[in-house]
Amino acid sequence: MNSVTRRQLLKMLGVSAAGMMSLPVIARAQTASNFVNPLLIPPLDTGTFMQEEGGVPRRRFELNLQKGTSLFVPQGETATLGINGNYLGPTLRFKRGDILDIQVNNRIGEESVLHWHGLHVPQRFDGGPMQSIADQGSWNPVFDARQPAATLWYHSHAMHKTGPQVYHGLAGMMILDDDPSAALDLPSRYGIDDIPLILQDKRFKPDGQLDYMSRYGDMMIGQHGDIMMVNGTVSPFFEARTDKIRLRILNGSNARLFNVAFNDGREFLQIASDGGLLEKPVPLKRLMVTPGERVELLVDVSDGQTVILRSEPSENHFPVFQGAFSELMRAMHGESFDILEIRPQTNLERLPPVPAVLASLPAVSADMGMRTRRMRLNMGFGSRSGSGQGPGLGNRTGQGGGYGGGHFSINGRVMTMSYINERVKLGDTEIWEVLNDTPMVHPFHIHGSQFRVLDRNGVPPPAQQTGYKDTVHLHGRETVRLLVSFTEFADDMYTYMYHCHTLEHEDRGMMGQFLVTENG
Ligand SMILES: [Cu+2]
Repeated sequence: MNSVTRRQLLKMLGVSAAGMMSLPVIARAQTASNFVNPLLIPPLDTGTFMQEEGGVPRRRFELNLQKGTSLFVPQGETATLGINGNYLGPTLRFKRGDILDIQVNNRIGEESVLHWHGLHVPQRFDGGPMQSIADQGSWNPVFDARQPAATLWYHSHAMHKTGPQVYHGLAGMMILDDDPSAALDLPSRYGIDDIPLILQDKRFKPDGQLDYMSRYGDMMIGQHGDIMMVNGTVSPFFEARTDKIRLRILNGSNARLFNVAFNDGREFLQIASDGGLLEKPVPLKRLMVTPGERVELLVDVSDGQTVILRSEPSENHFPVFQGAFSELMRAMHGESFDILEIRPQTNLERLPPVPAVLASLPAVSADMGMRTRRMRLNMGFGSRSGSGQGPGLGNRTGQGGGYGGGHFSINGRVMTMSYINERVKLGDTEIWEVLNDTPMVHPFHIHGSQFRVLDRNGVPPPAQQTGYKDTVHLHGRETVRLLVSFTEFADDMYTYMYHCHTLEHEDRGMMGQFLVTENG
Protein backbone atom coordinates (compact mmCIF):
# COMPACT_ATOMS: atom_id res chain seq x y z
CA MET A 1 0.00 0.00 0.00
CA ASN A 2 1.83 3.06 -1.14
CA SER A 3 -0.91 5.55 -1.47
CA VAL A 4 -4.39 6.10 -0.31
CA THR A 5 -7.01 7.51 -2.55
CA ARG A 6 -9.50 9.92 -1.18
CA ARG A 7 -12.25 7.42 -1.80
CA GLN A 8 -10.39 4.68 0.07
CA LEU A 9 -9.75 7.07 2.86
CA LEU A 10 -13.34 8.12 3.26
CA LYS A 11 -14.35 4.51 3.21
CA MET A 12 -11.79 3.77 5.85
CA LEU A 13 -13.06 6.58 7.99
CA GLY A 14 -16.65 5.86 7.23
CA VAL A 15 -17.42 9.55 7.13
CA SER A 16 -17.70 12.53 4.87
CA ALA A 17 -14.84 14.95 4.60
CA ALA A 18 -16.96 17.56 6.32
CA GLY A 19 -17.11 15.35 9.39
CA MET A 20 -13.36 15.57 9.75
CA MET A 21 -13.52 19.19 10.73
CA SER A 22 -14.69 18.15 14.14
CA LEU A 23 -11.50 16.26 14.86
CA PRO A 24 -10.26 16.84 18.35
CA VAL A 25 -7.93 19.78 18.32
CA ILE A 26 -6.19 20.98 21.41
CA ALA A 27 -7.20 24.46 22.45
CA ARG A 28 -4.46 26.79 21.35
CA ALA A 29 -2.55 29.57 23.00
CA GLN A 30 -3.73 29.57 26.54
CA THR A 31 -2.86 32.79 28.26
CA ALA A 32 -0.77 32.81 31.37
CA SER A 33 -3.82 33.44 33.50
CA ASN A 34 -5.02 30.00 32.46
CA PHE A 35 -2.36 28.31 34.53
CA VAL A 36 -4.31 28.22 37.74
CA ASN A 37 -3.50 24.86 39.29
CA PRO A 38 -0.28 23.95 41.09
CA LEU A 39 1.28 20.94 39.39
CA LEU A 40 0.41 17.78 41.29
CA ILE A 41 3.48 15.67 42.01
CA PRO A 42 2.60 11.97 42.20
CA PRO A 43 3.41 10.57 45.65
CA LEU A 44 6.82 8.97 45.89
CA ASP A 45 6.84 5.31 46.85
CA THR A 46 10.20 3.75 47.70
CA GLY A 47 8.57 0.58 48.99
CA THR A 48 9.10 -1.16 52.28
CA PHE A 49 12.83 -1.65 52.50
CA MET A 50 14.45 -4.69 54.06
CA GLN A 51 17.82 -6.41 53.89
CA GLU A 52 17.79 -10.00 52.87
CA GLU A 53 20.34 -12.48 54.11
CA GLY A 54 23.65 -11.57 52.56
CA GLY A 55 22.70 -7.91 52.60
CA VAL A 56 20.69 -7.88 49.39
CA PRO A 57 18.30 -4.94 49.49
CA ARG A 58 14.67 -5.81 48.89
CA ARG A 59 11.82 -3.40 48.32
CA ARG A 60 8.26 -4.51 48.79
CA PHE A 61 5.61 -2.51 46.95
CA GLU A 62 1.87 -2.89 47.17
CA LEU A 63 -0.06 -1.55 44.20
CA ASN A 64 -3.84 -1.55 44.28
CA LEU A 65 -5.59 -1.00 40.97
CA GLN A 66 -8.79 0.73 41.92
CA LYS A 67 -11.72 2.82 40.79
CA GLY A 68 -11.99 6.42 41.82
CA THR A 69 -13.18 9.86 40.83
CA SER A 70 -11.18 12.95 39.98
CA LEU A 71 -12.05 16.60 39.62
CA PHE A 72 -10.68 17.72 36.25
CA VAL A 73 -13.43 19.83 34.73
CA PRO A 74 -16.12 22.21 36.04
CA GLN A 75 -18.93 19.81 35.16
CA GLY A 76 -18.06 17.67 38.17
CA GLU A 77 -16.27 14.52 39.20
CA THR A 78 -14.95 12.18 36.50
CA ALA A 79 -14.88 8.43 36.98
CA THR A 80 -11.23 7.38 36.77
CA LEU A 81 -8.87 4.52 37.55
CA GLY A 82 -5.82 4.78 39.71
CA ILE A 83 -3.11 2.88 41.51
CA ASN A 84 -3.25 3.45 45.27
CA GLY A 85 -5.30 6.54 44.45
CA ASN A 86 -7.95 8.01 42.22
CA TYR A 87 -5.91 8.72 39.11
CA LEU A 88 -2.47 7.51 37.97
CA GLY A 89 -0.16 5.90 40.51
CA PRO A 90 2.75 6.69 42.80
CA THR A 91 6.23 7.18 41.41
CA LEU A 92 8.15 4.04 42.33
CA ARG A 93 11.77 4.83 43.11
CA PHE A 94 14.43 2.21 43.63
CA LYS A 95 18.08 1.50 42.98
CA ARG A 96 20.01 -0.79 40.70
CA GLY A 97 20.66 -4.00 42.58
CA ASP A 98 17.42 -3.87 44.55
CA ILE A 99 15.10 -6.83 44.49
CA LEU A 100 11.59 -5.59 43.75
CA ASP A 101 8.74 -7.56 45.25
CA ILE A 102 5.52 -6.07 43.94
CA GLN A 103 2.10 -7.11 45.10
CA VAL A 104 -0.46 -6.05 42.48
CA ASN A 105 -4.10 -6.26 43.51
CA ASN A 106 -6.74 -5.74 40.85
CA ARG A 107 -9.94 -4.13 42.10
CA ILE A 108 -11.19 -2.36 38.97
CA GLY A 109 -14.03 -4.67 38.03
CA GLU A 110 -12.41 -6.22 34.97
CA GLU A 111 -9.17 -7.94 34.07
CA SER A 112 -6.01 -5.88 34.06
CA VAL A 113 -2.25 -6.17 34.52
CA LEU A 114 0.76 -3.88 34.98
CA HIS A 115 3.67 -3.86 32.56
CA TRP A 116 7.04 -2.50 33.75
CA HIS A 117 7.82 -0.48 30.64
CA GLY A 118 11.55 -0.34 29.96
CA LEU A 119 12.61 -2.55 32.84
CA HIS A 120 14.53 -5.73 32.07
CA VAL A 121 12.45 -8.38 33.77
CA PRO A 122 11.89 -12.08 33.16
CA GLN A 123 9.07 -12.83 30.76
CA ARG A 124 6.71 -14.23 33.38
CA PHE A 125 6.94 -11.01 35.39
CA ASP A 126 6.81 -8.62 32.44
CA GLY A 127 3.15 -7.78 32.85
CA GLY A 128 2.09 -8.33 29.29
CA PRO A 129 -1.28 -9.78 28.34
CA MET A 130 -0.09 -13.27 29.36
CA GLN A 131 -0.06 -12.18 33.01
CA SER A 132 -3.64 -10.93 32.98
CA ILE A 133 -5.01 -10.51 36.52
CA ALA A 134 -8.69 -11.28 36.95
CA ASP A 135 -10.84 -8.79 38.79
CA GLN A 136 -10.27 -9.20 42.53
CA GLY A 137 -7.18 -11.20 41.72
CA SER A 138 -3.56 -10.55 42.64
CA TRP A 139 -0.14 -11.03 41.11
CA ASN A 140 3.26 -10.89 42.77
CA PRO A 141 6.19 -10.40 40.41
CA VAL A 142 9.66 -10.48 42.00
CA PHE A 143 12.74 -9.44 40.05
CA ASP A 144 15.90 -7.44 40.47
CA ALA A 145 16.66 -4.04 38.97
CA ARG A 146 19.72 -4.77 36.86
CA GLN A 147 20.17 -1.89 34.44
CA PRO A 148 21.47 1.68 34.45
CA ALA A 149 19.56 4.58 36.01
CA ALA A 150 16.56 5.61 33.96
CA THR A 151 13.08 7.06 33.93
CA LEU A 152 10.68 4.18 33.36
CA TRP A 153 6.98 3.69 33.77
CA TYR A 154 4.33 1.15 34.47
CA HIS A 155 0.92 0.88 32.90
CA SER A 156 -1.94 -1.44 32.09
CA HIS A 157 -1.24 -3.89 29.30
CA ALA A 158 -4.54 -5.76 29.35
CA MET A 159 -5.33 -7.44 26.05
CA HIS A 160 -7.56 -5.17 23.92
CA LYS A 161 -8.05 -2.89 26.94
CA THR A 162 -4.74 -1.09 27.31
CA GLY A 163 -6.13 2.03 25.62
CA PRO A 164 -9.19 2.56 27.81
CA GLN A 165 -7.44 1.50 31.03
CA VAL A 166 -4.44 3.79 30.56
CA TYR A 167 -6.77 6.58 29.40
CA HIS A 168 -8.72 6.31 32.64
CA GLY A 169 -5.53 6.39 34.72
CA LEU A 170 -3.72 3.07 35.06
CA ALA A 171 -0.17 4.35 34.70
CA GLY A 172 2.66 5.71 36.81
CA MET A 173 6.34 6.60 36.67
CA MET A 174 9.34 4.65 37.93
CA ILE A 175 12.72 6.18 38.71
CA LEU A 176 15.70 3.85 38.78
CA ASP A 177 18.82 5.24 40.41
CA ASP A 178 22.39 4.00 40.39
CA ASP A 179 25.75 5.08 41.81
CA PRO A 180 27.32 6.50 38.61
CA SER A 181 24.33 8.76 37.96
CA ALA A 182 24.21 9.86 41.60
CA ALA A 183 27.88 10.90 41.35
CA LEU A 184 27.00 13.39 38.59
CA ASP A 185 25.23 15.79 40.97
CA LEU A 186 22.28 16.18 38.62
CA PRO A 187 19.13 17.60 40.20
CA SER A 188 17.55 14.64 41.97
CA ARG A 189 15.32 16.02 44.72
CA TYR A 190 11.94 14.65 43.76
CA GLY A 191 9.32 17.30 43.20
CA ILE A 192 11.77 20.10 43.98
CA ASP A 193 14.37 20.15 41.23
CA ASP A 194 13.66 16.69 39.72
CA ILE A 195 10.15 16.90 38.36
CA PRO A 196 8.05 14.07 36.95
CA LEU A 197 5.86 15.23 34.06
CA ILE A 198 3.32 12.72 32.79
CA LEU A 199 1.85 14.37 29.69
CA GLN A 200 -1.64 13.36 28.65
CA ASP A 201 -4.50 14.78 26.64
CA LYS A 202 -8.13 14.06 27.45
CA ARG A 203 -11.55 14.64 26.00
CA PHE A 204 -14.65 14.94 28.12
CA LYS A 205 -18.33 14.37 27.53
CA PRO A 206 -20.74 17.16 28.48
CA ASP A 207 -21.42 15.36 31.77
CA GLY A 208 -17.73 15.49 32.71
CA GLN A 209 -16.97 11.82 32.08
CA LEU A 210 -14.06 10.82 29.89
CA ASP A 211 -14.98 10.56 26.23
CA TYR A 212 -13.17 7.56 24.76
CA MET A 213 -13.28 6.44 21.15
CA SER A 214 -16.51 8.15 20.26
CA ARG A 215 -15.45 10.03 17.18
CA TYR A 216 -14.58 9.19 13.64
CA GLY A 217 -10.85 9.07 13.34
CA ASP A 218 -10.20 7.95 16.92
CA MET A 219 -9.34 4.45 15.83
CA MET A 220 -7.34 5.65 12.89
CA ILE A 221 -5.04 8.17 14.57
CA GLY A 222 -5.67 6.97 18.12
CA GLN A 223 -7.54 8.68 20.92
CA HIS A 224 -6.80 12.40 21.02
CA GLY A 225 -8.17 14.93 23.46
CA ASP A 226 -8.60 18.68 23.65
CA ILE A 227 -7.67 19.17 27.30
CA MET A 228 -4.01 18.88 28.28
CA MET A 229 -3.03 17.63 31.70
CA VAL A 230 0.24 16.95 33.46
CA ASN A 231 0.25 14.40 36.29
CA GLY A 232 -3.53 14.69 36.18
CA THR A 233 -3.40 18.49 36.64
CA VAL A 234 -5.30 20.65 34.17
CA SER A 235 -3.74 24.09 33.47
CA PRO A 236 -0.74 23.45 35.70
CA PHE A 237 2.02 25.73 36.92
CA PHE A 238 5.22 24.82 38.72
CA GLU A 239 7.16 27.12 41.01
CA ALA A 240 10.88 26.59 40.54
CA ARG A 241 13.14 27.18 43.51
CA THR A 242 16.41 26.27 41.82
CA ASP A 243 18.27 27.89 38.93
CA LYS A 244 17.87 24.79 36.82
CA ILE A 245 15.34 22.00 36.92
CA ARG A 246 15.31 18.46 35.64
CA LEU A 247 12.14 17.47 33.82
CA ARG A 248 11.44 13.77 33.51
CA ILE A 249 8.94 13.83 30.68
CA LEU A 250 6.82 10.77 30.02
CA ASN A 251 4.44 10.82 27.10
CA GLY A 252 1.65 8.93 28.85
CA SER A 253 -1.00 9.85 26.31
CA ASN A 254 -2.72 7.24 24.21
CA ALA A 255 -1.78 8.68 20.86
CA ARG A 256 -0.68 12.30 20.95
CA LEU A 257 2.76 13.46 19.82
CA PHE A 258 4.52 16.17 21.76
CA ASN A 259 7.21 18.22 20.09
CA VAL A 260 8.31 19.86 23.32
CA ALA A 261 9.76 23.36 23.33
CA PHE A 262 9.60 26.56 25.33
CA ASN A 263 7.50 29.56 24.38
CA ASP A 264 10.51 31.89 24.34
CA GLY A 265 12.51 29.51 22.17
CA ARG A 266 15.09 28.90 24.88
CA GLU A 267 17.54 26.08 24.52
CA PHE A 268 17.44 23.14 26.91
CA LEU A 269 19.64 20.12 27.44
CA GLN A 270 18.46 16.60 26.88
CA ILE A 271 20.34 14.34 29.27
CA ALA A 272 18.52 11.02 28.99
CA SER A 273 16.32 8.94 26.74
CA ASP A 274 14.14 5.93 27.57
CA GLY A 275 16.89 3.67 28.90
CA GLY A 276 19.02 6.21 30.74
CA LEU A 277 21.64 8.90 30.39
CA LEU A 278 23.03 10.01 27.06
CA GLU A 279 26.80 10.23 26.74
CA LYS A 280 26.71 14.01 26.74
CA PRO A 281 24.00 16.62 27.25
CA VAL A 282 22.43 17.46 23.90
CA PRO A 283 21.41 21.11 23.43
CA LEU A 284 18.03 21.35 21.71
CA LYS A 285 15.17 23.74 21.15
CA ARG A 286 12.60 21.14 20.24
CA LEU A 287 12.28 17.44 20.92
CA MET A 288 9.70 14.95 19.66
CA VAL A 289 8.33 12.67 22.37
CA THR A 290 5.78 10.11 21.21
CA PRO A 291 3.57 7.81 23.30
CA GLY A 292 5.60 5.59 25.62
CA GLU A 293 8.85 7.54 25.20
CA ARG A 294 10.63 9.30 28.06
CA VAL A 295 13.16 12.09 27.95
CA GLU A 296 14.99 13.91 30.71
CA LEU A 297 15.68 17.59 30.21
CA LEU A 298 17.62 20.20 32.12
CA VAL A 299 16.16 23.67 31.83
CA ASP A 300 17.98 26.79 32.97
CA VAL A 301 15.58 29.22 34.65
CA SER A 302 18.25 31.38 36.28
CA ASP A 303 16.94 34.45 34.42
CA GLY A 304 13.91 34.34 36.69
CA GLN A 305 11.52 34.68 33.77
CA THR A 306 8.28 32.76 33.64
CA VAL A 307 8.43 30.30 30.78
CA ILE A 308 5.92 27.91 29.25
CA LEU A 309 6.62 24.36 28.20
CA ARG A 310 4.61 23.74 25.08
CA SER A 311 4.29 21.51 22.07
CA GLU A 312 5.12 22.82 18.62
CA PRO A 313 4.05 21.46 15.25
CA SER A 314 6.23 18.63 14.03
CA GLU A 315 8.99 19.66 11.67
CA ASN A 316 8.88 16.28 10.05
CA HIS A 317 7.48 16.28 6.60
CA PHE A 318 4.63 13.94 6.07
CA PRO A 319 3.20 12.61 2.88
CA VAL A 320 0.77 15.09 1.41
CA PHE A 321 -2.66 13.68 1.01
CA GLN A 322 -5.76 15.33 -0.18
CA GLY A 323 -8.72 16.33 1.89
CA ALA A 324 -9.66 14.27 4.86
CA PHE A 325 -6.33 12.57 5.35
CA SER A 326 -4.56 15.89 5.50
CA GLU A 327 -6.94 16.90 8.24
CA LEU A 328 -6.09 13.78 10.20
CA MET A 329 -2.38 14.33 9.79
CA ARG A 330 -2.77 17.92 10.84
CA ALA A 331 -4.42 16.70 14.02
CA MET A 332 -1.37 14.54 14.67
CA HIS A 333 1.36 16.96 13.60
CA GLY A 334 0.16 20.46 13.10
CA GLU A 335 -0.97 21.77 16.45
CA SER A 336 0.79 23.92 18.97
CA PHE A 337 -0.43 24.25 22.51
CA ASP A 338 0.75 24.97 26.02
CA ILE A 339 1.57 22.28 28.57
CA LEU A 340 2.99 23.76 31.77
CA GLU A 341 3.97 27.17 33.09
CA ILE A 342 7.21 27.34 35.04
CA ARG A 343 7.49 30.23 37.48
CA PRO A 344 10.95 30.77 38.93
CA GLN A 345 10.75 32.16 42.45
CA THR A 346 13.04 34.81 43.86
CA ASN A 347 16.44 33.88 45.33
CA LEU A 348 16.85 30.73 43.25
CA GLU A 349 19.15 28.15 44.75
CA ARG A 350 22.23 27.68 42.59
CA LEU A 351 22.88 24.10 41.58
CA PRO A 352 26.19 22.60 40.44
CA PRO A 353 27.10 22.99 36.76
CA VAL A 354 25.98 20.34 34.31
CA PRO A 355 28.69 17.74 33.72
CA ALA A 356 30.13 17.66 30.20
CA VAL A 357 30.06 13.86 30.18
CA LEU A 358 27.16 11.88 31.57
CA ALA A 359 27.79 8.27 30.70
CA SER A 360 29.89 5.97 28.59
CA LEU A 361 27.84 3.90 26.20
CA PRO A 362 29.26 1.03 24.15
CA ALA A 363 29.76 1.88 20.49
CA VAL A 364 27.32 0.12 18.20
CA SER A 365 27.54 -0.93 14.59
CA ALA A 366 25.56 -3.08 12.21
CA ASP A 367 28.41 -5.63 12.30
CA MET A 368 27.29 -6.59 15.76
CA GLY A 369 23.96 -7.91 14.52
CA MET A 370 24.00 -11.68 14.07
CA ARG A 371 20.87 -11.64 11.98
CA THR A 372 18.30 -9.19 10.70
CA ARG A 373 14.63 -9.47 11.53
CA ARG A 374 12.22 -7.32 9.56
CA MET A 375 9.09 -5.79 11.03
CA ARG A 376 6.69 -4.04 8.74
CA LEU A 377 4.00 -1.93 10.37
CA ASN A 378 0.80 -2.11 8.40
CA MET A 379 -2.57 -0.46 8.47
CA GLY A 380 -5.46 -1.84 6.53
CA PHE A 381 -7.12 0.72 4.37
CA GLY A 382 -9.79 -1.59 3.09
CA SER A 383 -12.92 -2.88 4.66
CA ARG A 384 -11.63 -6.31 5.66
CA SER A 385 -9.56 -7.23 8.63
CA GLY A 386 -7.30 -9.48 6.69
CA SER A 387 -6.15 -12.43 8.73
CA GLY A 388 -9.55 -13.33 10.06
CA GLN A 389 -8.14 -13.27 13.57
CA GLY A 390 -10.05 -10.15 14.42
CA PRO A 391 -8.40 -6.82 14.99
CA GLY A 392 -9.08 -6.58 18.64
CA LEU A 393 -12.43 -5.32 19.70
CA GLY A 394 -14.58 -7.94 18.05
CA ASN A 395 -14.02 -9.66 14.80
CA ARG A 396 -14.50 -7.24 12.00
CA THR A 397 -13.80 -9.60 9.17
CA GLY A 398 -15.94 -8.65 6.27
CA GLN A 399 -17.42 -5.72 8.10
CA GLY A 400 -17.25 -2.11 7.17
CA GLY A 401 -15.11 -1.38 10.14
CA GLY A 402 -17.11 0.78 12.49
CA TYR A 403 -15.21 3.94 13.36
CA GLY A 404 -12.73 3.76 10.63
CA GLY A 405 -12.38 0.25 9.46
CA GLY A 406 -9.21 -1.44 8.57
CA HIS A 407 -6.89 -3.27 10.87
CA PHE A 408 -3.48 -2.79 12.35
CA SER A 409 -0.85 -5.43 11.98
CA ILE A 410 2.85 -6.22 11.82
CA ASN A 411 4.13 -8.21 8.85
CA GLY A 412 0.53 -8.61 7.84
CA ARG A 413 -0.45 -10.36 11.07
CA VAL A 414 -2.91 -9.06 13.58
CA MET A 415 -1.84 -9.85 17.15
CA THR A 416 -3.35 -12.99 18.58
CA MET A 417 -2.41 -14.68 21.82
CA SER A 418 -2.27 -18.09 20.20
CA TYR A 419 0.50 -17.26 17.73
CA ILE A 420 4.20 -16.80 18.47
CA ASN A 421 5.43 -14.34 15.87
CA GLU A 422 9.17 -14.59 16.46
CA ARG A 423 11.65 -16.88 18.18
CA VAL A 424 14.93 -15.49 19.42
CA LYS A 425 17.97 -17.31 20.73
CA LEU A 426 19.18 -16.33 24.18
CA GLY A 427 22.42 -14.39 23.97
CA ASP A 428 21.91 -13.16 20.45
CA THR A 429 22.25 -9.61 19.28
CA GLU A 430 20.01 -8.87 16.35
CA ILE A 431 19.15 -6.07 14.00
CA TRP A 432 15.45 -5.33 13.93
CA GLU A 433 14.67 -3.42 10.80
CA VAL A 434 11.35 -1.72 11.34
CA LEU A 435 9.54 -0.26 8.37
CA ASN A 436 6.55 1.96 8.81
CA ASP A 437 4.48 1.10 5.77
CA THR A 438 1.81 3.64 6.62
CA PRO A 439 1.52 7.42 6.30
CA MET A 440 1.35 8.15 10.03
CA VAL A 441 3.63 8.03 13.05
CA HIS A 442 3.90 4.84 15.10
CA PRO A 443 6.02 4.53 18.25
CA PHE A 444 7.53 1.02 18.19
CA HIS A 445 8.18 -0.58 21.58
CA ILE A 446 10.07 -3.79 22.36
CA HIS A 447 9.67 -5.46 25.75
CA GLY A 448 12.52 -6.98 27.68
CA SER A 449 15.33 -4.96 26.17
CA GLN A 450 16.89 -1.56 25.77
CA PHE A 451 18.04 -1.19 22.20
CA ARG A 452 20.14 1.30 20.25
CA VAL A 453 19.18 3.00 17.01
CA LEU A 454 21.69 2.09 14.29
CA ASP A 455 20.21 4.27 11.61
CA ARG A 456 17.09 5.99 10.41
CA ASN A 457 16.39 5.82 6.69
CA GLY A 458 19.99 4.73 6.25
CA VAL A 459 21.44 7.71 8.09
CA PRO A 460 22.94 7.61 11.61
CA PRO A 461 20.46 8.92 14.18
CA PRO A 462 20.71 12.43 15.63
CA ALA A 463 22.45 12.73 19.00
CA GLN A 464 19.20 12.63 20.95
CA GLN A 465 18.47 9.12 19.64
CA THR A 466 21.87 7.59 20.27
CA GLY A 467 21.21 6.39 23.83
CA TYR A 468 19.35 3.38 25.17
CA LYS A 469 15.77 3.27 24.04
CA ASP A 470 12.83 0.92 24.33
CA THR A 471 10.42 2.91 22.18
CA VAL A 472 11.32 4.54 18.87
CA HIS A 473 8.98 6.54 16.69
CA LEU A 474 8.74 6.14 12.98
CA HIS A 475 7.22 8.80 10.80
CA GLY A 476 5.32 7.77 7.72
CA ARG A 477 7.35 5.50 5.38
CA GLU A 478 10.41 5.63 7.60
CA THR A 479 12.72 2.71 8.33
CA VAL A 480 14.80 2.38 11.47
CA ARG A 481 17.37 -0.30 12.23
CA LEU A 482 17.68 -1.22 15.89
CA LEU A 483 20.42 -3.19 17.57
CA VAL A 484 18.65 -5.40 20.11
CA SER A 485 20.24 -7.87 22.51
CA PHE A 486 18.52 -10.71 24.31
CA THR A 487 21.11 -11.79 26.82
CA GLU A 488 19.33 -12.14 30.11
CA PHE A 489 16.20 -14.25 30.27
CA ALA A 490 15.02 -17.36 28.46
CA ASP A 491 11.58 -18.89 28.80
CA ASP A 492 9.97 -21.67 26.80
CA MET A 493 6.45 -20.56 27.54
CA TYR A 494 6.15 -16.87 28.34
CA THR A 495 6.70 -14.29 25.63
CA TYR A 496 7.63 -10.65 25.39
CA MET A 497 5.61 -8.26 23.26
CA TYR A 498 6.59 -5.75 20.62
CA HIS A 499 4.04 -3.28 19.43
CA CYS A 500 2.98 0.17 18.40
CA HIS A 501 2.56 2.35 21.49
CA THR A 502 -0.35 4.26 20.03
CA LEU A 503 -2.66 2.35 22.32
CA GLU A 504 -5.59 2.17 19.94
CA HIS A 505 -3.29 0.61 17.34
CA GLU A 506 -1.88 -1.84 19.86
CA ASP A 507 -5.35 -2.84 21.06
CA ARG A 508 -6.37 -3.47 17.47
CA GLY A 509 -3.52 -5.71 16.56
CA MET A 510 -0.32 -3.80 15.79
CA MET A 511 1.50 -6.08 18.18
CA GLY A 512 3.37 -9.35 18.13
CA GLN A 513 5.02 -11.65 20.63
CA PHE A 514 8.39 -13.32 20.72
CA LEU A 515 9.95 -16.13 22.68
CA VAL A 516 13.54 -16.04 23.87
CA THR A 517 14.83 -19.58 24.36
CA GLU A 518 18.16 -21.36 24.78
CA ASN A 519 17.93 -22.79 21.30
CA GLY A 520 16.13 -19.97 19.53
CU1 LIG B 1 0.57 2.89 15.59
